[in-house]
Amino acid sequence: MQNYSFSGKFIDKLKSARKIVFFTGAGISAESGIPTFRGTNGIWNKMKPEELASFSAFIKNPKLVWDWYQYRRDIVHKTQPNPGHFAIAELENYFNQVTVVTQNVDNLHRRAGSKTVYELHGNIEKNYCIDCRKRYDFINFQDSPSSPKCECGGLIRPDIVWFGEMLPDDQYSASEKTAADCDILFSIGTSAVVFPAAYIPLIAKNNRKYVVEINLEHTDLSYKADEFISGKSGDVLPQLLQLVKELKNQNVQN
Ligand code: BV8
Ligand code: ZN
Repeated sequence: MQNYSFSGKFIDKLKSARKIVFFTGAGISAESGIPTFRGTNGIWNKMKPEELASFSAFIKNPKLVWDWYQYRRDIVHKTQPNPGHFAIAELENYFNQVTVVTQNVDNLHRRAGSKTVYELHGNIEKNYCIDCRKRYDFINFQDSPSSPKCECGGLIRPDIVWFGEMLPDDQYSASEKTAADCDILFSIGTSAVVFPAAYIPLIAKNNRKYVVEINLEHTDLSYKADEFISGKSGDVLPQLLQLVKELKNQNVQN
């Protein structure tokens, strides 16, 4: 594993920071074995988003869309949070406020122990009836010839934000607020192309907050970020945690 060296300016920011935001995307879960969306091996390279991740696709063929989410749910159930998720959760012990704003639907931040998690695109473990809105969260649906139905007869859909749908207002407005009010925002493992989620790091930047990007490759955000750290989040984040521990130790000794 590569040893990352962090810039002096970044270390100074870390020393005085009290409020941290982690804005995450599919890349942080890649090392858990969950495929990303874009890029060579990405989901959208093999399938068309509008044929699977839209309300019209669901109404046209509920079983196809339901089975696709069931397939992804099965992958999520077989995976575990990785050192990147765990490092973020542990960093809560070293700052006054740590908030995770995630585009991921895989629930891995919560499983790793992060306490404040805003889910901008929903959660694959949750479902609801499109007619009466009754909730069907954390239920293992049995496979059947049709997609599951509510007791009212309505179709049950995954609680995922599909293309063309509004993001959950409470999660998005809380994310905007925390991004505008943080000391450092980390943008991790996201191509930062899906809006309005991709406004979150830009809101931090526009409010003159320190923005650090961790990714394998450059994105549209890179030239606006204060730091770009090239690497796997599962390698970089545990080293960041180690650095923070050392800085806090030095503080105690001085
Ligand atoms: C809406 C389905 C309003 C769920 C998803 C403004 C400008 C342009 C377009 C728009 C705009 N505003 C709205 C739009 C339209 C659209 C949009 O943004 N389109 C883009 C793509 C052009 N947005 C919407 O439709 C949104 N709704 O705007 O509503 C409205 C509504 C009604 C009427 C009027 C207005 C809704 C967006 C919902 C998105 N849902 N998918 C599912 O099945 O999961 S998006 C999909 O992309 C995922 O959900 C994911 O959360 C999201 C973001 O992707 P990333 O997480 O960034 O993943 P990606 O694969 O792209 O990148 C991975 C990155 O990780 C890479 O950079 C890679 O290098 C890196 N990486 C890989 N491994 C590692 C790593 N980095 C570090 N370590 C590693 N190990
Ligand atoms: Zn119902």
